[in-house]
Amino acid sequence: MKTSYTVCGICEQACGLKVTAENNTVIKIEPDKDNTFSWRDYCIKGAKSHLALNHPKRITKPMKRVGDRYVETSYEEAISDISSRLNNIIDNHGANAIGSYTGNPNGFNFGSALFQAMFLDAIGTESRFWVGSVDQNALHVVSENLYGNPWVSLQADIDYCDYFLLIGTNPQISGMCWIGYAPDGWKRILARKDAGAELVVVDPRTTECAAKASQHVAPLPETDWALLLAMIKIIFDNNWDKAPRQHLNDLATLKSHAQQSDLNMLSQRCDVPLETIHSLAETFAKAPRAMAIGRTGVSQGRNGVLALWLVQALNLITNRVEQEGGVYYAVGVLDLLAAGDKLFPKSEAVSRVRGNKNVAGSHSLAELPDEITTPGEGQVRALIMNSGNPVVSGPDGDKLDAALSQLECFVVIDQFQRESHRHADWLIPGDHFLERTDINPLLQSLSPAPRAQLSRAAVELPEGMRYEWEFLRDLAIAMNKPFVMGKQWLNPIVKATMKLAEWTGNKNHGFSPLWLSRVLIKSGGVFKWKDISNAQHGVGDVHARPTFGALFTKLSTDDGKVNIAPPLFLETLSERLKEPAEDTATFPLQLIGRRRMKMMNSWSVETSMSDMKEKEMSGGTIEINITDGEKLGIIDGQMVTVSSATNRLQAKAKLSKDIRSGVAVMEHGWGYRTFDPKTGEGSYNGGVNRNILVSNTDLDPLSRVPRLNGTRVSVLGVMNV
Ligand SMILES: Nc1nc2c(c(=O)[nH]1)N[C@H]1C(S)=C(S)[C@@H](COP(=O)(O)OP(=O)(O)OC[C@H]3O[C@@H](n4cnc5c(=O)[nH]c(N)nc54)[C@H](O)[C@@H]3O)O[C@H]1N2
Ligand SMILES: Nc1nc2c(c(=O)[nH]1)N[C@H]1C(S)=C(S)[C@@H](COP(=O)(O)OP(=O)(O)OC[C@H]3O[C@@H](n4cnc5c(=O)[nH]c(N)nc54)[C@H](O)[C@@H]3O)O[C@H]1N2
Ligand code: SF4
Ligand SMILES: [Mo]
Repeated sequence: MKTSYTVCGICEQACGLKVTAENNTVIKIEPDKDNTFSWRDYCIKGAKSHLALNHPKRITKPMKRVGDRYVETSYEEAISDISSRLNNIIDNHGANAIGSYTGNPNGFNFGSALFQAMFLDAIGTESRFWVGSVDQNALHVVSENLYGNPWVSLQADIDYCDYFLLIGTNPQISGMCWIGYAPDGWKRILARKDAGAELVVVDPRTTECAAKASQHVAPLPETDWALLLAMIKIIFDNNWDKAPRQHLNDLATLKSHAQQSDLNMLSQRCDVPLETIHSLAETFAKAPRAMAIGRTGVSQGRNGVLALWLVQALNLITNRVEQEGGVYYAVGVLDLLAAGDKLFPKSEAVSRVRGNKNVAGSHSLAELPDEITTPGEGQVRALIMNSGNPVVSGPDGDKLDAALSQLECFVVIDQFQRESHRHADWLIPGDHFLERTDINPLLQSLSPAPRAQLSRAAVELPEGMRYEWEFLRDLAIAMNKPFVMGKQWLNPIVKATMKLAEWTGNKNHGFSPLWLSRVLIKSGGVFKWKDISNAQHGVGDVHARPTFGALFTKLSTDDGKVNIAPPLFLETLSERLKEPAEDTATFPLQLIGRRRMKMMNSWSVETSMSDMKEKEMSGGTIEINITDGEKLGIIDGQMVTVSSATNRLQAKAKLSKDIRSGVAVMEHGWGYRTFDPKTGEGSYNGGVNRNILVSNTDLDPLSRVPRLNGTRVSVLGVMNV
């Protein structure tokens, strides 16, 4: 019997786990109650995560495509074939012909993320695509423009807050985390509410959180910017603002733009009564300590950047940034702002077909199909897809699927072969967090107070399997590309450390991600490596009070001040203000999403969802407001055709009073197959893939995030079609 302490690698709640294993098999996963940081969010996804380990469909050896099935081969064969194919493509078409897509779980796998970035640097490609473009890119654009660094993410001082304004987030299900940690955050918010704090939830649906709020405001989707702009105008008009002027540029510009706007028009846009907006503005501005938080509900729409900008502007003008009970920049095990360009070199890459500048180093997933199918120099001919399922989780999956079928060389790194991987030439095994001894200094830097934990592997890798980072390193070396810092002469040293690791039987001996983490953590100077490696449950005092003010002393803008009114945002705002209302005749409803506790985006089929009964699966359901249903002649339980300008599908209608009118709700992550690569057979996880309805050209012009929350649809009873 072996007990190991680790950090759950599924979501940013980063729960401490106590894992019991016997004969290299996990038999129990419990919360690690000695981990003071975060065990209270522990959920079924973590508890059952080990079911993926020995799953019969798991990929544990490199698999080569032969016809419509795959055969297991050796790493040597895989690396030799892939390296020569990729080198051929680079020689004939240039490095940008090699593309990559990196999905969400890669953010929790430091070794793979780091070595994948090094691999892509080594081959010199700019054709990088990542999941941020269906998730958080709006925040990166806002941070880059306001603070000069796309990676600035402000943390919440929950226990001291008197007024929470939560916009487009449902933390009871999703956890109170997003590019940052807030251990036990939702329960701590509820505790503040019990102690008298106001909790306002802004969401088109009466979510689990909205139902517990002191006030629920339900605007139309993608109109939060109008609600926020109106609040800001009312605050300025009434002189309730108390902005820290010494830290801000262009406050007067923001003020004049806000004051020129028409409150009645803004109230109509978001469909929230003016009296409600007025009272929100007044109570927020006058609350002793307050914070506004905006998350994926707003970032995954066409106005994500505008909304998240105005969230920050609201916080700034009411002096909620770097204040007790507000939001603040937390210096963690690394100081991400100070590290700036050294850790995250700025990229000037512009996408080839649509000519868009990258966001945080990557292009938008929405642009990937065109990059694969449009001939010309730099056309993406090979792709490495690491921990992603973008045909299901991204926009216009059908179009992406068709494009992926055209690739000359398609390499997938994953634990399972899912819908997005059906055209893969090679399947490379993905490691599981329960098999990794690692530390993620980048993610851990987003703690509310300095904190670090070395996660211990509970079990060993399946026999003969390599870590993802080993595969990426070995591939770069086989391709004869300069793997470390662009220096070809370092390759023999890397090779020597590989030999050393082989002799000692310890993969971390030598040039490994763990070694690099150690160097990074040492350079941060906050913790001693010895203390981290001696601790089983992590180091750092989570309850330590932050020293407020760090953000304003570390800004990466030209003059060290916050640009509160970037011209680019003002221009887009003016366009939105002039824009006529969208055509609601053809597509009367806007489709938004929801998450469920047991499911992590599209990938819990083998674990927390494994014993789920068919009737519990609702991925084939579209929920609409009862009155809308009556108007459209749809009855509860009826099959309907849901159409958008992009595609159509069939689903079962559920009429609900929990959704405001003009809105429809469908979960994402359904309607796809997980294959058994050996037989080529795929089993569906139920429901339908609602993201096929989402356009990959109708995007937020500033972040290039598609309208996963906001796509216009029509719903017609099947009999009427
Ligand atoms: N309509 C709608 N669509 C959405 C969203 C929404 O709210 N509404 N949410 C969006 C958000 S927030 C996100 S983050 C994206 C997610 O989008 P993606 O990251 O592209 O997709 P996932 O569905 O998370 O699939 C992750 C894949 O990683 C694999 N995997 C898991 N762990 C590991 C590992 O350790 N190593 C390797 N190699 N593979 C691993 C899984 O098997 C799975 O195939 O979806 C987005 N899509
Ligand atoms: N159980 C579970 N937990 C998860 C995940 C999961 O898939 N399952 N995914 C993880 C990931 S990758 C992420 S990024 C986070 C996301 O965490 P959150 O950002 O909290 O995401 P959601 O829970 O989807 O909440 C988004 C809310 O926005 C609302 N919404 C939709 N459109 C609009 C709009 O236009 N305006 C406003 N104001 N609201 C709108 C939706 O109704 C929904 O309630 O969750 C993480 N945690
Ligand atoms: S999946 Fe569950 S157990 Fe794992 S980190 Fe997230 S909340 Fe915690
Ligand atoms: Mo996400």
